[in-house]
Amino acid sequence: DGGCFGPSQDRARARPRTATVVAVFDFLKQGQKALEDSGQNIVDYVKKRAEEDIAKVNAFSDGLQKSRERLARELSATLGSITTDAELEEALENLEEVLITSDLGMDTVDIVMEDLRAEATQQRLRTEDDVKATLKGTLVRVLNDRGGSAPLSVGSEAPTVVVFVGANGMGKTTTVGKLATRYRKEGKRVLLAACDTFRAAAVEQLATWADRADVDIVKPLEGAKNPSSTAFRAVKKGQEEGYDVVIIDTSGRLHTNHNLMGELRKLVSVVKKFKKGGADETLLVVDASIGRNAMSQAVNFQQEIGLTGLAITKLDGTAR
Ligand SMILES: Nc1nc2c(ncn2[C@@H]2O[C@H](COP(=O)(O)OP(=O)(O)OP(=O)(O)O)[C@@H](O)[C@H]2O)c(=O)[nH]1
Ligand SMILES: [Mg+2]
Repeated sequence: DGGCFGPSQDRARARPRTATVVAVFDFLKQGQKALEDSGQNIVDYVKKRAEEDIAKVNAFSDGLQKSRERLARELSATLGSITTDAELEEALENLEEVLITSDLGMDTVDIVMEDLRAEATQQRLRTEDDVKATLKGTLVRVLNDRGGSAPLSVGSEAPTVVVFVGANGMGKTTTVGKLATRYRKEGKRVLLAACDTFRAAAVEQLATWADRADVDIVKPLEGAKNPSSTAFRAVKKGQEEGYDVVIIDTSGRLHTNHNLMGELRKLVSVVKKFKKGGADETLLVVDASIGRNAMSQAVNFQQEIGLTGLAITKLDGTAR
């Protein structure tokens, strides 16, 4: 509820700043022409543009609030006091209309109505709260089905191999540690592969996670700088010694670094040599605070090595 924008104080603070930045960019883009057209100085121009942008965002937010209030009001009015089947049918039809005009989207309305009718047939829709609970349950399900959380793939042939990739500092190693802990608690035999041979102390960082999670780890051989060889040794060990899961940690890299992307492609192909079809999961780790930049990272990593999913970290922070 209202979650799109975060706490209201943040909203008030963030809007003018963002709007001002947009206005400045806009001004710079249009340059002298904007100034001449407006017949104003840059300060007035930016102020005016910022005010317009703020008004737009406010209108959008108010619109959402209105939709919410209207839905709640009409729900109560529609449901009033239902005693007969005919009244229930009429209430459902009214409700359908409310949902359609609340911009829920026809497909979603159909799913919601199907669930409501099923509940009504079972005589489980007695009060307004029953309807709200069904509505909420259905919407949560619909949102989850459309890309919410999907369970990680578990390969038909052991070991399941999961590779973590992404830019520097996104939280790859930490997520490897968390996942290892979770699999370990499920009773699986887990092997970590320390394939970050780039950053100093990266291997020790993963080793600490391995200790905490009480799982095994394959480290690079003395002086080995090639992460593929560590991945190779880990997947081989995983197969030969009957591990359930091998989780590969890689070093942070930007998709613009061709050498490091080449290195990653090699690692991915080495896993393919051992496992038909390659890794079961190749997950891009993105820090929630990078906002929309996640999109371009995902597109680029997808093109370079192919991804199966996204791990979003730091949602406990000031995520955008
Ligand atoms: N608050 C918070 N911090 C996190 C989370 N995940 C990772 N971090 C922190 O983010 C920092 C970077 O995490 P790492 O796991 O080392 O990131 P990385 O992607 O492995 O970094 P590189 O290997 O250097 O590319 C560390 O200080 C972590 O403690 C999270 O979900 N929440
Ligand atoms: Mg790391």
